[in-house]
Amino acid sequence: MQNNEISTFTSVFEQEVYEGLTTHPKHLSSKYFYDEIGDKLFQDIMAMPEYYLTDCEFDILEEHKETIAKLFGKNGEPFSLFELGAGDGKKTKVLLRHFIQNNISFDYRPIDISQNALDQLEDALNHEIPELQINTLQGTYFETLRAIGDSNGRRKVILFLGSNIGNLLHPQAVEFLKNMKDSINPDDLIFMGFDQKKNPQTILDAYNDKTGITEAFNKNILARINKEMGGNFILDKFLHWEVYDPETGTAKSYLVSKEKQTVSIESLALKIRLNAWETIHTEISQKYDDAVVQWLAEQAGLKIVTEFTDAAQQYKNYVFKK
Ligand code: AVI
Repeated sequence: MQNNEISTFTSVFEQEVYEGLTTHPKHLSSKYFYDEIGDKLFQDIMAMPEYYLTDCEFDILEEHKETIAKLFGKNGEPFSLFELGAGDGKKTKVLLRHFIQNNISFDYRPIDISQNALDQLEDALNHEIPELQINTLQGTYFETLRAIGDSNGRRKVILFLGSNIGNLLHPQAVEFLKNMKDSINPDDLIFMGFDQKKNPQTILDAYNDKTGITEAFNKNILARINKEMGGNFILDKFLHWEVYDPETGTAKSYLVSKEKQTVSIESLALKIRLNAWETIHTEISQKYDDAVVQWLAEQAGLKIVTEFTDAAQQYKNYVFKK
């Protein structure tokens, strides 16, 4: 499609699907895994025993909640706790409950792209922790980081849990951290989860469970193209394939075409030809060590204040300031 035809795309999703499937090697962005079905599959992934990340971070928050409370509520000053990509808030509730029980003065501002997810979270929290002051913010990370920057008054603490940063390539991660830095003042803090390099088999198992939940999650991007753009992908004609490079710490997810096939996408007026064993790259899940996190922080102009880890050092939460 020529530049003058780009206006025929009705969404960025359509445009990115077009671009990703007409270049070589083919790729699609993992941000499009998430619709109502994808959200539910990700909840199921977080509950799988193989997906150690959730339990590790939960344990870190549980184990260190007192120290974290002192850090966030410095000198008893009130603060606003922002959370990017709040989801169902399962891990955050550990902190929220502790802060409320200890009369720490704060309000909670969960941010998510999905208003539906925010409404559910707000209802659950109103029920479970009625004393909590909660103000939801709907929008993309970029829009809401700007809103965070504008909100004057209280000190800010920004949570970004789940090693969500790992879905970004390093240059994008630096850009994202720079945006975060620009949205905070010198007294504010950023608290972020970074999954650590570990036994490669543990990582492969976490991203390739035998029950096939991760496979369904990966293939949901094709299911969405079928539903939303009139595609005719046959999901069984693709393998979910995971690789992990222990040198770079990068886990990559692919969809691999099991046979030579042609797929059409009606609303893009597009026919895609795939050779047998041709790949569509869909996700990266970066694993880190201290040196890489230090490097990312330096590139973005942030300083590491402290870090917390679980007993087996599988996962870390770092605290940054500018
Ligand atoms: C959301 N994100 C941090 C998850 C991850 O670990 O990369 C998404 C995921 N992909 C497969 N399993 C979980």
